[in-house]
Amino acid sequence: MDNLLSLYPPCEPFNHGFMERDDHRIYFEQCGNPNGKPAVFLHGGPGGGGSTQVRRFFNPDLYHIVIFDQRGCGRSKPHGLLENNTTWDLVEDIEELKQLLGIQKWLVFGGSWGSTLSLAYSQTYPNSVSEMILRGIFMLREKELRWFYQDGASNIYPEAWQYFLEPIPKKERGDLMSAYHRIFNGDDEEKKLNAAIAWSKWEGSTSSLAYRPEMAESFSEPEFALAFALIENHYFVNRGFLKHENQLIESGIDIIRSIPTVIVQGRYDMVCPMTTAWELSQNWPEAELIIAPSSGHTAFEKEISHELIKATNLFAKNV
Ligand code: STX
Repeated sequence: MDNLLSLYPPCEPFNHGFMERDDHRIYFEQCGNPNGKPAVFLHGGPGGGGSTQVRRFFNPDLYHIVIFDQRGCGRSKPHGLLENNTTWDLVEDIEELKQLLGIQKWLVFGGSWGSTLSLAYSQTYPNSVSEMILRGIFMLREKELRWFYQDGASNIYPEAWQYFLEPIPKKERGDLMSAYHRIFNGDDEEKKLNAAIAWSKWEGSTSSLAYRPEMAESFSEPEFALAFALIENHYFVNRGFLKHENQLIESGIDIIRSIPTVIVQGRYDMVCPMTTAWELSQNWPEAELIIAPSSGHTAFEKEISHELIKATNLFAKNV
């Protein structure tokens, strides 16, 4: 593809703050045009935190961009806190933040776990959502968790997988997610940190189609890795706190069917394989599915960024 759209120039928030809920202090920031079209960015993981780069998917002259760090991660405090930290707590945080900022409706933009949370939020508060842009669809179903944490992506990245296996004794490798859970909930802090780094590095090593060592390294940074691994593992062991595994992808679709939505999916996404995006789109033909033909998982794959920016530009016209 020629002439790919690239990220908007870096910009600084015009405001930031914390929202206090339960024992959590939730960091949020506002960028772009305060009178522009409201949009909220839902980051991945869960536990990944926002970054200064994600602002750049939106035209700052046209959008009022809101980014927040979900409970326990990024700049939110306390770091890594798992109490009162469920999908439904996050859904309430999003709605609360919207009201705090005096916003009626906003565009919801979420990739990976952010796509899961976007569906959970929109299916709870459909009238709060003007449009959605979803990427790298992840529904936390058994087969998706199994693919990434037990037997699937392991076949494509055997050398990175070896590193993921290392913290777990051989006899416990039949259920890696539970074995990691025991370490994360134990009291050996050194073991916990090493396991968190291994858990997190696995995802950093598999997120882009072409291996990017700097990505694997940044996911291995101890402070990031600890929140990322503990929070992801907590959500996944609890199967996303869903009533049943098809809640978001099947039974909830009727609630959001008429919300204009673009789904962007990398064909070679090894973290969230394309079959989930496909099944979602089969249940929801009104949403537009765009396949990036030579891309992996991350939003920063060139084709994927292009499609995401194309979608924000398109929806910017809806005022
Ligand atoms: N986790 C998928 C996910 O939501 C299984 C995700 N992958 N990478 C990220 O999130 C970050 C880039 C936000 C760390």
